[in-house]
Amino acid sequence: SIEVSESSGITFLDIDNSLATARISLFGGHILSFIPKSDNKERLWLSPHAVLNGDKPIRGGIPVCWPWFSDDHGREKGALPSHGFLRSQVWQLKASEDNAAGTTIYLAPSFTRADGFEYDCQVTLKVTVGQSLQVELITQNTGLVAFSFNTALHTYFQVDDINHVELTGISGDYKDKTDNWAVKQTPAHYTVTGETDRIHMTAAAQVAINERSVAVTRVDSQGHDSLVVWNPWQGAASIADMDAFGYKHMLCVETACTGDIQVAPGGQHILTQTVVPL
Ligand code: TA6
Repeated sequence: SIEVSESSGITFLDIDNSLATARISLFGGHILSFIPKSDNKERLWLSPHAVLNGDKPIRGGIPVCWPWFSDDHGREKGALPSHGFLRSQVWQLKASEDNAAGTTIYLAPSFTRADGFEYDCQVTLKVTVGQSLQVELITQNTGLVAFSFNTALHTYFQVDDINHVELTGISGDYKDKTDNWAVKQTPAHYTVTGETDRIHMTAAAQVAINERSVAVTRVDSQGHDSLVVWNPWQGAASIADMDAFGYKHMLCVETACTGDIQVAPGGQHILTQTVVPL
């Protein structure tokens, strides 16, 4: 079933089927919760101080970054919102269906050229809530000229204790935002022991989040060129909608296109992230 409710001017969808439950905010087209019934363990982290009235982007869950990633997009630095404008846009529920995989919904934002992207395009978020949570961000070029963009599914995963987390499946070089974008080698044992803000330039297709040496969740990605790993560590204290120790229970593993993705007229790009409970 899909239950629609409203609070502080925001519409929420609560999906409940035989495989899982999920909560989605139409503000941001933002998934807030995913609990598979296989183990009833919440996979997404939502800040207890997340603002849920549309005043600012939601801290936690799965923010949709589009059509640029971060604030270093090159055009008018600082003049445009970090991670693009879709995460602070009201989306609409276009369709929904129950199928073999679970429940699928289609969300679409409404935006205009004035928001900062001057091309004709259509964006759809297709979300399937089942044994896994599959999120597809579809960008269609409906105009007559090619365009390029960046994007990310900036997922905040919930972890019991960041000190006992290890990521497996990532290799190659990364760019370290905490060290002036120095290029470094991904460690063989990937633990998080301090502020971490990395763009891994090898597009890992499957990454596992291990807690106390047990693989808890797999992050499957398609259509990406990079993977971003972020934890603000003590920096959380200076983030208004996070509490000082919030960093202990979250880790962002983001399926991203941080390099420019070209879409020809009539063409489309699909960025997919699947959260697979293990
Ligand atoms: O994805 C990593 C990142 O770009 C970090 O640099 C960090 O600032 C984070 O996202 C959160 O950004 P936000 O605009 O949501 O505060």
